[in-house]
Parts: sequence; C-alpha cells; structure tokens
Amino acid sequence: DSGYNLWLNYRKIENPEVLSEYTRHIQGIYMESGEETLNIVKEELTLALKGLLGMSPPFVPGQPKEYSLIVRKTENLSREIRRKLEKDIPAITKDGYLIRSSGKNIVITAHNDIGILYGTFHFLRHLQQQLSLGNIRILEVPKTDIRVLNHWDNLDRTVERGYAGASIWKWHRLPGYIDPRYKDYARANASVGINGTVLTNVNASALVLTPAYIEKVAALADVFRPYGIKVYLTARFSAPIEIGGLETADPLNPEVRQWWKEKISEIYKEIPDFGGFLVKANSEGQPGPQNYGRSHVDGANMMADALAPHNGIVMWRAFVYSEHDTTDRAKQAYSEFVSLDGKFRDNVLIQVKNGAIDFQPREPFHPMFAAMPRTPLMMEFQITQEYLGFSTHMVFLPKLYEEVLQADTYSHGKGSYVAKVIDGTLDNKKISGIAGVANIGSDINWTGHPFGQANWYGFGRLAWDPYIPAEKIADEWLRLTFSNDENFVTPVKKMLLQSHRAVVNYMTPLGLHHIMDTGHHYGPGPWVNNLSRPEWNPVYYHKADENGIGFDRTPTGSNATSQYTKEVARIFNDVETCPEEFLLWFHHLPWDYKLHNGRTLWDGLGIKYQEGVNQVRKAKNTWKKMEPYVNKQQFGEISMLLDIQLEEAVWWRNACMLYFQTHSKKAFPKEMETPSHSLEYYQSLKFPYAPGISPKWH
Ligand code: BDP
Repeated sequence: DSGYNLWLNYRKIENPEVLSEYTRHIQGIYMESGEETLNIVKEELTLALKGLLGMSPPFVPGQPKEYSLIVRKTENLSREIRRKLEKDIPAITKDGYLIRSSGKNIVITAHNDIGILYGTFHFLRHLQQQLSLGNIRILEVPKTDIRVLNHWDNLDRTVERGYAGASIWKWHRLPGYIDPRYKDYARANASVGINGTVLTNVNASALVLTPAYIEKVAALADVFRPYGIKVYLTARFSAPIEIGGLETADPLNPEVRQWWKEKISEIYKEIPDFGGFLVKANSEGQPGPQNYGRSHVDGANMMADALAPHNGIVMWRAFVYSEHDTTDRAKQAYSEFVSLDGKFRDNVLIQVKNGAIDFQPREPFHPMFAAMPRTPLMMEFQITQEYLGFSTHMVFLPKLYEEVLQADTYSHGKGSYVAKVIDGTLDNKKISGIAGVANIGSDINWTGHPFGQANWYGFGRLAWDPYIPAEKIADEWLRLTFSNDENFVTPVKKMLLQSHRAVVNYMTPLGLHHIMDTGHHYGPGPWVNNLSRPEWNPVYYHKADENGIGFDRTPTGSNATSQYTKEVARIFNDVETCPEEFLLWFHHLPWDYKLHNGRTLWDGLGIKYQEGVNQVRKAKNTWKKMEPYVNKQQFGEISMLLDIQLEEAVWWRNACMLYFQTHSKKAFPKEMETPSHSLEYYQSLKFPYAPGISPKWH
C-alpha cells in the first residue's frame, strides 16, 4: 500500500470476537434514500463494511429488523425511535449527529444529509478502532463553523511551501477532466469534518477570477458539494486593474465597488454555494487598501458587502508587517488591527496565525487573540512544514496546535483559552473558523511524509473540536492508518507525541526562532545577515553577540509583551516565570545566565540541541521494531526519512552551536557531541533548488 488510502484504510478486522460482535450488530442497513450525499453515505458504508467485515450487509427496505443499522434523518425516523431518542435529538444542532443504540439497533441520525455523512464517518472510525458497539451513544456537534484548508497552490501547479509534489488541481485539464483524486480529497476532508477549501495561494493571481478559471473552479465545486465542502478563492486586491481594466483598486471608488459586485455575482452564477474570499493585503508586497490610503476595514468591508447578498464571507488575513517599522515585527499585526475591532462587517473573519511571527517551530500564542472581542478571529495554522523540516521530518503537529489552543489569554480571567476565542464562545461571536495551510500535493501518499497525513487528519479533528487532546488524535490516527496492535500503537504514539519537542530542540530551543536559511527556510542559517529587509534576517531574531543572546521583548526592549493581557505579560516579562521554552523569545540574556537546572544558558543551549538529536535517535530505534506491524513500503519509507531526519538534526545542532560559539567564545558542554565539520563548511552549503518557493520569492 502506497498510503493513498490515508486513514480511510478499511482493513479486515482480525480479532474474531470483535468481528463477530460487529457482524451480529449489523445484519442489515435500513437507510433512507436520497440525493447525492446520501448516495455517498451508501457507497462509503458498502466499501467500508466490505473491507472491515469482509462482507457488505444488505440495505433493507421496509421496517428495520433487530440488529440493523438505521441511517436516517431525524425527521424520517419512526415515531417509536424518535421517542426513544427524544432527549438527544434537540441537542443535535448545525451539522451535528447522533450515533446511538436503540433497543437492538444502532441509529445514525442528523437533521441534514451532511450530518448523516459525518455521523457515518464517525461510526466507521469507531469500527476501525475496534471499539464496542454495546450501548453506544455519541453526540457530536461541530464547535467551529468554517473549517478550511488553505492551499497555497499556484495556477502553474507549483505550491508555495509545498513539499509533496505538484498541486493536485490540474487547472489545464479542468473543467473537462475530473481527476479521481478530487473525490478522494473530498472524502478524506469530509471524514474529519473539513467543510471548505481555499483553492489558491494567498499570494494571489487575479487570473483565477477570469471566466475561464471560474468555470474550472465550478467543476471542482461540483465534485466537493455533496461532501459538504465549499470552495473559496484568494482575491487579489488589484484584480480590478489587472483583469478589469480599471485604473484603480481603491475600495471606496464606486467603479471598483461595482466591479467586485459584478465579479462576485458572476462567480455565484456558476457556483451558487461559493464560500467567499481569503485575502492577503498589504503584506509582503501584496496590494491592498493601504495603497490608496484606505484601511483594512475599507478593503474587507467592500468585499464583504458584495459577498453578503450571496451569503459569502471574507477571511481577511492579519499577517502583516512593514519594512518601515524596524522595532519588532512581532508587534505589527496587533498594532494595525486591534484598533479596528468592531468595525468589520458581520461576514468578515480576521485570520490570525497562531503566533505573531510566522509559523515557527514553537511560538507563544498571538496576542491578538485576547484583544478583539468584537471581531471573529479565525485561527491559521500551518500544516505544511515550512519551518519544520519540510516533508522530510516527522513532526506530529497536533501537539503544537494543542499547545496554542490550550494557552490561556486571561482576557476574561483565568481559563480564557485560545480555543474559546476560536470557537467563539468566549465573546459570543456569531461566526467562528479555523484554517490550516495544506500539506497536500500530488505525491502518491498525498503528504510526502507518511506521517504528514496525521497532521492533515489532526488539523481536521481539531477544527471540528479544538478541545480534543493531541494524544487521542495520535491514538486514533495510528489505529485507522496502520494497526490496532498495542505493541505498535503504544510505542509509536509515544514517538509521535515527542516528535514536536524533538524538532524544537534541534532547531530552535529555548525560544529561538526564524534562524532557518533564507528564502527556502531549509536547514540552519543563523548567520544570515545580508537580506534586503532587516526582519528577513535570522540575526534580527536571535541578536547573539559576545554578551548574550535573545530578543528582548519586555519593557526594557521592544515591549511586545505589553500586547498581552497583564497577567500574561507579567509571566513573560519576568525571566523567572517566563516558560523556559520561550526564554529567548522574550529575553536577551548573558551566556552565563543560570537556567532553572543550574546550568549556564550556553551549556543549556548545547544540551537542548543534543537532546533533540537524541530524541530522533530514539525514534529511529522505536521505528526499527515496527516492521511486523506495517507494510513493507511504508516501513521502508519511514526508516529512510528518519535516517535523513537524524542527519539533519545533527546538522542543525552543529551549525547553530558552532555559529553561536563565535559569539559566546565558550567550550561546548560535555553532554554535546563534537561537530564533525567546521562552521565554514556549514555556511558553504547552498540549496538553490530547495522545494516550496514560488516564483515570487526568487
Ligand atoms: C510565510 C511564507 C510565505 C507566505 C507567507 C504568508 O514564507 O511563503 O506567503 O508566510 O503567510 O510563512 O503569507
């Protein structure tokens, strides 16, 4: 198996007791007939049960007999069943569902077809994990409204920060040719509750808004619709000039406003359930309202007004930083956006990256999450591993997501978790959402690294419910994808759960950040200091010199901590209470500063780098023993990737420590292995063809 089937891998259940329990419970399926979505449900049940049970129970007409699976919308349940489920039914809201034993039957029910599809996927997941069917009662309602993948895919099929091959959208062949992958993509997304996809790169091309491309987008939307997935596009702010022939894109200009209105109507004519726009404006050279002296509010609201009659939304990104403000890039999004709170239309969400810099291996949560109570804030996570070893390194990202979602903003006192900002409950937001920058490409296994699939899966699960523990996600995913054998699940789960910490240790321990080599961000480059914008240079972020290292963001430095609530700022400002993992994010400290364990900062740094290397070694040893539980191809692929990961972890440790040593002038701690090459050697390594860079960055 190449891994193409993802977690929808319906392997035959080998445990005879489980198999007999399942075949006893599911002797027939009593399902309402319907349109496309319900046909998909039928198709999926047939495929899955055939795989899992070795046979497909019949779909029975008429009244259900005992030991049937009843799959019907609440309005189509018999009065008797409805009475039995009467306590639960009112709690099924939105696209939620209920899976419940009723006498000797099991009922999967929801108010709409998509809910039935979600419930079915959950039920199948339950079987794949070989969980009991006795007295089953699962009630699930999605906790966020907009659960989208952001594809940074260009129309020429390159993928910005994509490491799993070319874009899966074959634009040239659309709309005529429907690649079977589109359907499998939709299935995989629907199975975890993802309900939207932004097809194009945030560094947008206006071309996708021309009639020929709208037709192609419509063809994709047709495939995705029955799976409950809406399509969205990135809108280039200057499109009225580039494809509309206007002289300006000023959002207050009536002609410009009219142009967007008409363009949007044109899109809805082809795609009646089009989701809306994702916009990167006035960021990294992208055009935006500020080009015309207007604000983000003017820009976002113009599009929102044009989308509102069609129920479309705008996801306006807060990832902005200007080359003119040289004090601290981390402060800029907050400075530009917070005063705009409450001024955006109801159908605008502000999409905020998890941290204030840029998808670093580890970042403290973005201070904006505590500062815009009157504006829906969407989380933007990166699933693709731009700063995390591309698709070569094993990193289980739900750990990172969990850390951010569980961070306490204190905006309404203790317990004001980021998750509550994102699901909208903290300030009663009318709309909520979460986005993940996709790690998907045309590689046979979709994500390049077989374990990259776990990050797609985990993102989807957390989008549905931001409170699911990462540990549970790892457990589920391993069972669905590989095996239920405890001898496999237990050690490999441990390995996954440790993988994020390992990467942070060998790349950016103790709060270091953005010290990757430039442009492509592959490998270490802490020495780089020659880029045109100061905040593109690693030296800007670590500020190492003979006295010490770290970015002072306390009141004695950039004072970025003042953007947090005072409870959080107090914790970060005090070097004693600042969590060690964020020490150098917030503080510039002398090399012989004493860490909590009594070692100097310099020694501690070396020890952390070494620990990262050791953790990868340990992962390799764990994986070595897993041969009996996975297929040959995937066993081999993962083994090779772990070999490279170890080499690269060693490279990171050596390069960074040798470079920092030029400042600290101290010997390496005894725990650290001696680098095999010189600093000059590491500095001489060049990777002109590292993947993932769009033409924009060349
Ligand atoms: C950075 C990437 C760049 C993206 C940008 C963004 O390096 O390719 O365009 O973020 O999010 O992480 O807009």
